[in-house]
Amino acid sequence: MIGRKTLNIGVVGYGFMGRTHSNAFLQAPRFFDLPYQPVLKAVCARNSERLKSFANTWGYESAETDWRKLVERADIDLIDIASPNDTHAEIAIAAARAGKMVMCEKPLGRNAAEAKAMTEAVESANVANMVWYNYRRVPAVVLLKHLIDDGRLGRIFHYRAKFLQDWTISQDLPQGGEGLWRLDVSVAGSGVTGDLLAHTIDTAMWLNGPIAEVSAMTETFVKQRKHNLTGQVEPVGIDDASAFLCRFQNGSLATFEATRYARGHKALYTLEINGEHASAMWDLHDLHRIQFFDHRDEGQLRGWRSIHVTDSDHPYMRRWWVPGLQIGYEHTFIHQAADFLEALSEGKQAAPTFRDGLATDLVTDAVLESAKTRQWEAPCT
Ligand code: SOE
Repeated sequence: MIGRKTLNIGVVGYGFMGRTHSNAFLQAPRFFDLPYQPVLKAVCARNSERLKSFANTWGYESAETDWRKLVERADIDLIDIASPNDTHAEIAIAAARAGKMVMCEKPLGRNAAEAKAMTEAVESANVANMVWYNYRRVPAVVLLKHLIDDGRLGRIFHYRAKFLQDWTISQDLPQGGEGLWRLDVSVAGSGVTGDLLAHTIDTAMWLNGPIAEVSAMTETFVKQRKHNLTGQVEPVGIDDASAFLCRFQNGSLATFEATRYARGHKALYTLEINGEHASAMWDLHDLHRIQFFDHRDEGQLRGWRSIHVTDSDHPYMRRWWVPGLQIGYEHTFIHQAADFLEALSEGKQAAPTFRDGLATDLVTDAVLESAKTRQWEAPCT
């Protein structure tokens, strides 16, 4: 703590993401030399019993059951939104208006209209902002970004990404309520398009630039599910699977696919990029490696290399253990918190900003629109 300015954080939400974010704020200053010491000042959620236990587990100084109170508190510098998607816009806009910095779990809005209002709010209040697209902070993915930016792949021809899960296959699974709000379209905004494809789109645009147009299809395999809040069987409004073809502005062609109906796959996010000189592949289930093929290698020795991204000169890795020892999923959030705080001290904005989150929501909107119209659609600007 000595010599560091404190930054008081108010986190909204105590689910899966409330845990990843809390952990990130706690660990970031322990492993990175940061100018700020994040303080877990308050956590906010509706169920006061569970809230107390969450606050104790993570060492929060206080707890609130109304996010409006949290946003009004003078002792809070930053509001971090880790609650379901339907709460993002209202909280972020109120927080920005109250002059707080805002961090928000992905996707930024349930749709681009919400994301646009949120982006305008943080920009007109001139407050630091960030969206938690954590896979940008996997060391292997950052290494891939460096290789692309250094021109090692040359002109890019193809990009391919998939995010496959299987947890909603049972038709007995209800929709709505805690834990299952991702299946309720009024809360989530969309299904796998906003939840999973959004990750692949964020990484893709970061690595390969803006997307020019998309042609998509979506499917809802289970059309009705019991709703946990009403007890009634109700139509399912989310997309269970979503796939699209696209053209990037740099002329490369791409395919993207996300589903929660790929039996056996729990969180298989894979990406591949093919350039004139080299290709690279990454796989979330083997997240500390990239596979790299360079056609310019000496002919007889040419082949796919499996690079174990754990050396001290690899992105972020000198902050962790010793060369060769791996880190994992939670570290991507720690890196993101550290980058945010470092940029803050330099008066800079760490990416992905809300404007970057809006760019992703514009693409997911175009994907959903194209699936409806059966036409190519360009993300609106
Ligand atoms: C859905 O199951 C989910 O938890 C997403 O909401 C996360 O963003 C993704 O990283 C893992 O899968």
